[in-house]
Amino acid sequence: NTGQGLALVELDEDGVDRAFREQVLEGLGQDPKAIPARWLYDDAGSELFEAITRLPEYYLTRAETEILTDHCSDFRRMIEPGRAVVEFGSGSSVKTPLLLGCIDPAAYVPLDISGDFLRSAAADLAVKFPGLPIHPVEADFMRAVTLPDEVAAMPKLGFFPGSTIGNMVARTAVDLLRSMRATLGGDALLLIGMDLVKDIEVLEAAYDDAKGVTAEFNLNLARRVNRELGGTLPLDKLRHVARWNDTFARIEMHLEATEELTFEVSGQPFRLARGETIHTENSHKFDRRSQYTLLLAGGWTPVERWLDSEGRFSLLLAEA
Ligand code: AVI
Repeated sequence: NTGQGLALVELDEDGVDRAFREQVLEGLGQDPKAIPARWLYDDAGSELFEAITRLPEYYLTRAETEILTDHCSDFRRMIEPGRAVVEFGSGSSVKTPLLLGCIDPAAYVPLDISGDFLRSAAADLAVKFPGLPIHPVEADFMRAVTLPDEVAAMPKLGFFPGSTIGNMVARTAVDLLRSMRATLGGDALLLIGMDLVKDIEVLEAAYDDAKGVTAEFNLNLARRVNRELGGTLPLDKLRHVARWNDTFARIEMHLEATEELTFEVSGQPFRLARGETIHTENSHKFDRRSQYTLLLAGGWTPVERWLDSEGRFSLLLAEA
């Protein structure tokens, strides 16, 4: 099932995203409480994330952009012309043109679950690369996707920047890498961004910035639960927490109750003890070995690895 041609978001009788309601109620019923990170990205959440990428503490976007800029000649040498570039996610106005400008692609295929993001990303790119065929596909890329006929015969380059793979636990990340391999075919290459393990203070600051933008991003999830699911979470009694989990090599975001709380979501009662949290996101950080293990488990053989000048972030090229 590629998800194509089907309604990707299913609404219930109240016009609420059915999966959102189910996953929030299920996650709040668990111990410890957790809500999947995908729900951070409503319109307000997506805008807040864009603001995060410009924060001084959030080095990831700048470091990855630096790698793409500095190693253009490497990409040109290692990625032969004529590949269809398949981008997993809506495409960034900065990173995607940098890559496309380096490698002389035959087509660009942005994949995203949100048609709106897709259309605006595709329109931006069409202006910057007037001769390049662009074939947007509205699909859930966590599963294998059938690509448009126009690019079927072309060898593919998958592009997955941003360290979004780090937001998945290992099992989900491996499933995604395997789906990507199925989508892209046996002669494909994959260019993927992964953030690196580093000083805890640097990591915690990147996820708990001085201006409080990341706190707003996290609290926006509670706001969304209240608005869309008739929730009564008291926002002023929830605190944004970003903490390093050394066992799993990840930054975790939580919403922590500053006092004992009782609240409802969709008519169901819940309780948070003082200091208890709702876990809202994981952001895994890697070293070379954990990257190679993850790629190999997902069916990809590492070919090359680039770091930014301060050694904070990495971009990897792998072959199917
Ligand atoms: C989208 N993703 C790679 C971001 C990250 O760094 O894990 C999401 C984010 N969460 C808080 N700040 C940024």
